[in-house]
Amino acid sequence: KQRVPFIGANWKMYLMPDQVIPYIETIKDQLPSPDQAEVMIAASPLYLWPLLDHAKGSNVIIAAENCDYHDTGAYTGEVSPKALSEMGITYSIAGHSERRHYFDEDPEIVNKKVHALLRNHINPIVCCDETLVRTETDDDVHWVVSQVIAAFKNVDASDAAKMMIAYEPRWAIGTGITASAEEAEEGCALIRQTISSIYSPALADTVRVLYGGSVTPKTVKALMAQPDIDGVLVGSASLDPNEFLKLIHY
Ligand code: G2H
Repeated sequence: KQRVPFIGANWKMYLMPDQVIPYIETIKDQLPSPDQAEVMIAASPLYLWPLLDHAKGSNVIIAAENCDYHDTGAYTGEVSPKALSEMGITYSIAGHSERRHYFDEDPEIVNKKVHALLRNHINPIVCCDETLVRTETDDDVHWVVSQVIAAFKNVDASDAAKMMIAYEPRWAIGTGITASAEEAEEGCALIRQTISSIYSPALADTVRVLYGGSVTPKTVKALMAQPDIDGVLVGSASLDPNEFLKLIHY
């Protein structure tokens, strides 16, 4: 694979303030060089400023978990993508399954967030999910593809090249059930084929596709060995810095 491996932590809403600096201090000097693997931590906006400060000079990318689709304005309680960008944030997750499920983010909203991020020079990592019901009925194929198509709506090829897509089957998220490497590969390959048909095989060859859903230090190696899996997005197993280091050095 020509694509640089990507290991992302998604802290969600778990870590408390006293855990954040010790975490970053534990990992920051034990990271691979960016040409070997890119390492990212997506954290709550509460922690981005101190994280950016403590991560200075190290190879960890500090990212947002979500943001609003307006640049700035009267949107009380929302996170401005323009402010994120001006702080130095270069990556953000968009459309995580938990956002779609608990906060009613439909594919149109996710697409608006993609455009807001790109407009503000932040690379979107768009998550596409599926449910157990759909995997049992074959509809999963349609569902995953439709989310990918919606995410790329009106995105030109030069911007599409800056994006990553994460395949996160809903039944595998936070449940301790990792998809098998074959199941994960099937989803990621489907996403790459979809990107190829929207844009071109050459572009699809450069876009990184990630797998997320109960990844652990034990399951990461087999996942990363799959031809269409370029990286992982890790929730629960990323909360302990030593576990995350094991994942990074799989
Ligand atoms: C999926 C994943 C991280 P977990 O949401 O995005 O979380 O590893 O806890 O399943």
